[in-house]
Amino acid sequence: MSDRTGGAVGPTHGELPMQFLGEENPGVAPERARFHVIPAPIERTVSYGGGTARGPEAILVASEQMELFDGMDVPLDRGIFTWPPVPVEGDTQTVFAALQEAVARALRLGEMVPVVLGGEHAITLPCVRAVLEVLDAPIGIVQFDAHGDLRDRYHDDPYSHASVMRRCLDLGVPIHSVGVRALSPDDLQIRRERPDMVSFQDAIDVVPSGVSAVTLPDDFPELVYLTFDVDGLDPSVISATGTPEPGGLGWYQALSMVASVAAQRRIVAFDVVELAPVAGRHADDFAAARLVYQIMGIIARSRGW
Ligand SMILES: [Mn+2]
Repeated sequence: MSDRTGGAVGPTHGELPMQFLGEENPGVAPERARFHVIPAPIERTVSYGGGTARGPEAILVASEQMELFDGMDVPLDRGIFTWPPVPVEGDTQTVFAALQEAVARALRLGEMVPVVLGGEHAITLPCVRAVLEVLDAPIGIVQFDAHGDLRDRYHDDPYSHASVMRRCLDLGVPIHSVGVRALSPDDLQIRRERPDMVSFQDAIDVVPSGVSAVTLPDDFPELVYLTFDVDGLDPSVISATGTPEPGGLGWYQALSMVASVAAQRRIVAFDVVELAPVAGRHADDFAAARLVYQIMGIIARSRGW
């Protein structure tokens, strides 16, 4: 571990982009890294608490303090490359296009897994577009979230974080959501109208009973994009997020469920979004960084890397 201690959000390292795991990471060339960390400090729409623009930096800073063994082996051994943060200047389409290109660039390098650090949940849309563009095969989304995110628009914005799964649905991508416990009338309507495209295991279905497996529809695509909104977790694990909801997934439960997805399908990219760091509460930042690293380990082992 590095010498750095304390502080929810630390300074960047001079002009150098920070890398995941800090100085513990020997920094392999991108062509030799299985995991490509792409910081996306994008925050355009806010419902309640803000601050997701500082999520990627908080995760990178916290990652410097993390032990490298994940309980099974050392995911870092597969190579983790960290790209500079995507530019966030300009209108929505400009910013999304830059992120889409960053994810596509990583995917074009070979059998690599882009790992996108949000940022608000809206960023999932350009990431999914990149996967569709480069892999040119059907994909499904497994969404860990407290919310459905299926509204057609929110505050008159069709690209808000509360509409991101609806926009993905527009791309013809089926969604399986896990841990949802706050639904809008729009969310409920889409669930009723599109049972062929939207399946779910809500918090009430899995948390009290301790379900640890994800049950995907039989015809769910083989390739999976995993999006992990940290508010899917219970606020006792992470509460530094815009709209925390009680009754969420436990830590081990969530990881078991991710492992269950990896055992059934091939996770080709993932994001961790909606961390809104609070100064002095670095446990949340650390949990998010640990979540990113644990998911890397789960994917690496499921792929035989
Ligand atoms: Mn969400």
